[in-house]
Amino acid sequence: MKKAFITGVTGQDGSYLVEFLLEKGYQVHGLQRRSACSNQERIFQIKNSNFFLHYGDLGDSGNLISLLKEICPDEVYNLAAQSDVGISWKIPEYTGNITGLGVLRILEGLRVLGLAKKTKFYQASTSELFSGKPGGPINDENTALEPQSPYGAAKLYGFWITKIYRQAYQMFACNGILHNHESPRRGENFVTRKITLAAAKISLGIQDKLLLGNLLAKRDWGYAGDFIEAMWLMLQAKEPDDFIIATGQNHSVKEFCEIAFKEVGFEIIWQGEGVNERGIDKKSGKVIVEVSADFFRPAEVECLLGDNSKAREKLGWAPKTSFEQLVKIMVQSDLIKAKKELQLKNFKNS
Ligand code: NAP
Ligand code: G4F
Repeated sequence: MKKAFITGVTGQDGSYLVEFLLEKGYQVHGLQRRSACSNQERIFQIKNSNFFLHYGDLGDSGNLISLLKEICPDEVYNLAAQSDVGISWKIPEYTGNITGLGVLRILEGLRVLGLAKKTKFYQASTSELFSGKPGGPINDENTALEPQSPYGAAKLYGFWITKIYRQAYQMFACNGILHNHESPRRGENFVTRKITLAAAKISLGIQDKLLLGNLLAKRDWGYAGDFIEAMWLMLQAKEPDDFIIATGQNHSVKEFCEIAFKEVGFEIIWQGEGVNERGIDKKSGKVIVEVSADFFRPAEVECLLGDNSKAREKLGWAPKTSFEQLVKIMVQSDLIKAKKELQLKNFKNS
């Protein structure tokens, strides 16, 4: 039985990857942070005697080394990170320490324990490595790396240190350069989930309007469930390598709003420009989307679009879920959540 160690197991991707690997017959070990409130919302449903949780933190080398020694994994998936780009501007040093140096702590742990040749390593790299200038290139594995945020800079360190350890110590270490991927398990601060949750709540009358930042930003949004498979495929390949994972199509934040609100019966008419732009429900004339400068970033990655040809050719990977299907899945899931919230509210008021 193969053993996998997943950091970031309580996050969106970690939770899907545990399910995927258990299904494949792995014994799965997950790194869980100590938290005052439960952080197990995405994994509490997993009841499997081959799944083990361990307390730890990417900031604690001693903890990581003792866990790697105890588990002696065949595969490590490093998914843990301070993963919020906007928040990385508020906590840049912490982001550098966890999202950047955290990668080194695991790689060094594997090296000093003599696991460099045994354990395969996957690094959760990102399209935030690219500048995303409008009219710029479609990102492939040779596109220039020019991050625009503390998060992107930390991930650039993680990307390079993974490559360096691969070359210097002949480790089977891979970077998955994943473009944005979403799901009903997406954190509520990320724009897609913020929109689908708001669309559900506004349609039920429990939220008034949605405040957003840059409506013109474009992302190559895929479904997290599809992208997880690519992580695993990278570690099953003959040679370690880096791969762009993307759908090959992008859409603006505005387009995402239009499709999400349509799913709950609203047709958005846009009026105004910049911070004065507003989305109005055609039928009622009510403002349902407004722009707030609070959600703009000091520097922005405007437009991301990935070329997945190498992954298609060498891994046999392709995305399965369309953009429209993704938005629909997320809105329908948030409608169930919002209806429960409404029932609870009505029960408390009765
Ligand atoms: P996520 O939902 O934010 O999950 C992040 C995970 O990291 C959570 O389990 C979190 O624990 C954990 N974590 C944070 N700080 C930690 C620390 N100091 N020590 C140990 N664990 C820590 O992120 P995701 O969307 O699943 O993304 C997974 C990885 O892929 C991240 O590295 C992200 O940067 C990268 N990535 C994501 C995307 C995307 O579109 N989703 C695209 C490219 C790359 P808590 O639950 O306790 O907070
Ligand atoms: O959903 P976002 O916060 O995701 P972002 O910044 O693209 O980062 C995500 O994807 C990366 C891969 O490219 C990952 F590496 C990273 O860990 C994370 O998962 O923002 C998407 C776009 C941005 O341009 C942002 O400025 O949406 C814009 N946006 C507009 N209004 C907003 C909002 N973003 C957020 N979070 N909240 C808003 O109100």
